[in-house]
Order: sequence, then C-alpha cells, then structure tokens
Amino acid sequence: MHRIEKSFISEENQQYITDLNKDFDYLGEKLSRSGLDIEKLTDAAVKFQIAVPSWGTGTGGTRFARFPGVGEPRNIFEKLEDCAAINDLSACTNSVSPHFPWDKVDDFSELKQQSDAVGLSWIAVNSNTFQDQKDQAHSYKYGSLSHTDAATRQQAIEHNLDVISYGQALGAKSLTVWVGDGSNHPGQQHFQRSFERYLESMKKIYAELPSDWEMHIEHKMFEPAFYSTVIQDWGSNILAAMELGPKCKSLVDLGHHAPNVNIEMIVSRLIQFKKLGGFHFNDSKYGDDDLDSGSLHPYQQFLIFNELVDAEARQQEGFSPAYMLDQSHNVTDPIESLINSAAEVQRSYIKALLIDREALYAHQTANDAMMASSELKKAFNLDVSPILAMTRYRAGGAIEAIATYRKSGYRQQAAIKRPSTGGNTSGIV
Ligand code: LRH
Ligand code: MN
Ligand code: MN
Repeated sequence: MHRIEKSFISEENQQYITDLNKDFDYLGEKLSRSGLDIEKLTDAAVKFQIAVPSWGTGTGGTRFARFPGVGEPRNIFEKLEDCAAINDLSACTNSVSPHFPWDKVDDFSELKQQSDAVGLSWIAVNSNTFQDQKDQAHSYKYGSLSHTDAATRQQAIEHNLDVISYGQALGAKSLTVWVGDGSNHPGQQHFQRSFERYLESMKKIYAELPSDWEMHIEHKMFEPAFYSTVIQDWGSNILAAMELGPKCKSLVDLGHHAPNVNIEMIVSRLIQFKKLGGFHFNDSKYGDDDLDSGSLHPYQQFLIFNELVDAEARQQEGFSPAYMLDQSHNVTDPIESLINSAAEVQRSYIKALLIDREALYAHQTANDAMMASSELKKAFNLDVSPILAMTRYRAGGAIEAIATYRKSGYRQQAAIKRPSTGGNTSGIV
C-alpha cells in the first residue's frame, strides 16, 4: 500500500512551523483573556475524529454525467489506501465507513489486516437496498424493506443481516440503514401500510443485531422517490427508532431536509430523547447536493455543534454520536475535499467549545436575545485555524494539508498505478 511518508510530511511542516508557533501563541494569549486554555482546546481537537465514506473517495457524479478523475480507486483496497492518505495528512479521520455491495470484499481478514496496518478502523457499515444488483432475484423498483411483496422484503432483510456479518468481521459497531422506498404519485402507496411493513422488516433486522451494536436509521425527504418516502423526515425516523428499541437511533444527513429547516433543533430533540445515532456531514444549497462540509453554511454547522457541545458539557445520557462525512465530489480531487471537509467539521467543533455556556444560559434566562446571539457569534467569528493546524502538527499530520498532498505527487502516482477502467467505481450513479 502506497503511503505518503511521515518523513516527507514532517519535512514539509518545517517551512510552516515558525509562523504557526507565532500564530498559536498569539491566539493562546487572546483566548486566555476570555478564560480559555488553548492547550485544552488543542487536546479536544486531537481527540476529534470523523469517518470517511468509502464511496466518497471516487469522483461522484449526477444522473446526467460523471467526469472521472485520474487515479481513482478501483476497489476497496485502493479506497482504503486513499483513506490512509487522508488520515495521514488530516490526522482526524481514523475510520472508514464502508458500503455494501459497492465495496466488494472476498477476504475480510485481509482487508482488516490492511486497515490495521495503516491505523484505520471501520465504523457504521451501510447496506444498499436502493439499487438492483446483478443476479438479484427480486427488484427494488417498488421498494425494499417496505415492499408489498414479502419475498422482496425478505431479500432486503437478508442483505442487511449479511452486512452486519461483514461489519463484525471488520470490527464495526453499527449498521446504517437508508432505504429509497417511497412513491412518485399520490395514491401510489398506502402511507400507513408501507410504514408498517418497513417496521416489521426492521424488527427482524434489529432482532439479529449484536448486543454491542447500534442500528442507525437515515431519513431523507425525497430522491429517488419524488412524492413521498417511507422515512421522510426526523419525525418518521424517531418514531421508527422508538418503536424498534434502545439500540436503534436516528442518523442525520445534513442534505436530507427541506431547505431552511432548523437542523440544529432536530439535533437537540434527538439528543433529549437519547436518539441521536450519528451524522452524515455535507453541505447543501437545494437538496441532497452532497457538497463539501461547511462550504456553504458554516454557521449552520456551528449551530449544530453548539447543540452537540452543550450535550457533551451536560454529560447527557445516551449521547455518543458517530461522525461521518457523506459527500459527492464532482469537480474536486476527492482526497482534497475530504481532507478539507474533515477540518471544517473539526473547526465547527472547536468554535462551539469557545462558547461561554454559563453566560449563554444567563442571557437565555434573562430573555436577552441580543446578548445570547452575540455570545454565539463571538465564538463563531474567531479564527481557530492555528488550533487546527497545531493539532495536525502534533498528531503527525500536515500543517498545510492540501499543499503537502499536492507536493507529494500522490495522485500522479495513483494515476500510473491505477489506469482508468472507465467504469464507475464509487458506486454512485
Ligand atoms: C442517500 C445517502 C445514504 C446513502 C449514501 C450513498 O442519499 O445519503 O447515506 O447510503 O447517500
Ligand atoms: Mn447519507
Ligand atoms: Mn444523501
């Protein structure tokens, strides 16, 4: 497996470290005036990790076209290789979330060995019953876990059970279920009956969940179904999660809501009822655009982290969400987008740690809207880049991750080693 040498990264860091030390010290001094300890914040940033989606390492595409980049990974081992490069540089992406059967694996122990060797673990295995696979007995055209036909539902249930066993072989601890089930025409589907069938199928999967696993349900408002979806929103999601039991929680993909929906408030509700399972981070302008995290709405992302940090500070029971990226990269090098996006999510976390919670609570109690929102803005407006860069440096990553990646020639070498197959290796159509 090709790695970006540690020695290369540390040599590159040499040209930036003097300036970084100055910026870090200056920021440390500034923060200390507000009673904040930059070392504590840096320790928190070092601990913050977000998983990379295996499917994000290839160029995405739309239903109109896909424009493949050079040196794209052609299989799960090459995707793992790219994930290692992302983690080596970003130092905050130490796990991978695989998707089956997009990730075809003949020998799980070999894959596990390789991931152990590069210091990556596997979390949240994803099932796929939203597409038909070659040689599949029953089609998912009219749904999977909620299909009107029992044999089709059974096939979808068995696939999820297979995915759990793949996850066990890799040491994963949760199953994420997103179904495309829904309808395109009013009247096409009986809303209650389809939800009942979905719940009945999910109960069978839940019953087989290993005792130390969680099951995460992902809701999505539309696409591929354009009139209704069975798990349309967080309401249907939490109802299903409550019906299934304590090991079932909701997963929030930021792109799966109507524009302008108050996602941070959804997050707060899920936390309150111990139902926040995890996130698929991305950004969006219109729908499930899967744009780079923080590229459009960094304030919204920060407000979500305000809720998360609040729950962390209050040590809320049942709070341990899994953080993952879920993006589609159409015009950028996926490795660069994933490095950058991971850092943008980490940035939101660190900024949320700057909020003076006691002051905020006091403004809330006093109904002082101006001061309460100013408290948030004060944290958001502070540039914490030196903390992020120092975190990478101390954890063995690259101070200037994108510049170092480009200079390493990783993509050029991948282009030689991985000649294009012309096919779609990311699995995204
Ligand atoms: C659906 C989704 C879900 C899938 C992934 C590829 O839009 O967000 O998480 O598994 O995209
Ligand atoms: Mn998703
Ligand atoms: Mn999506």
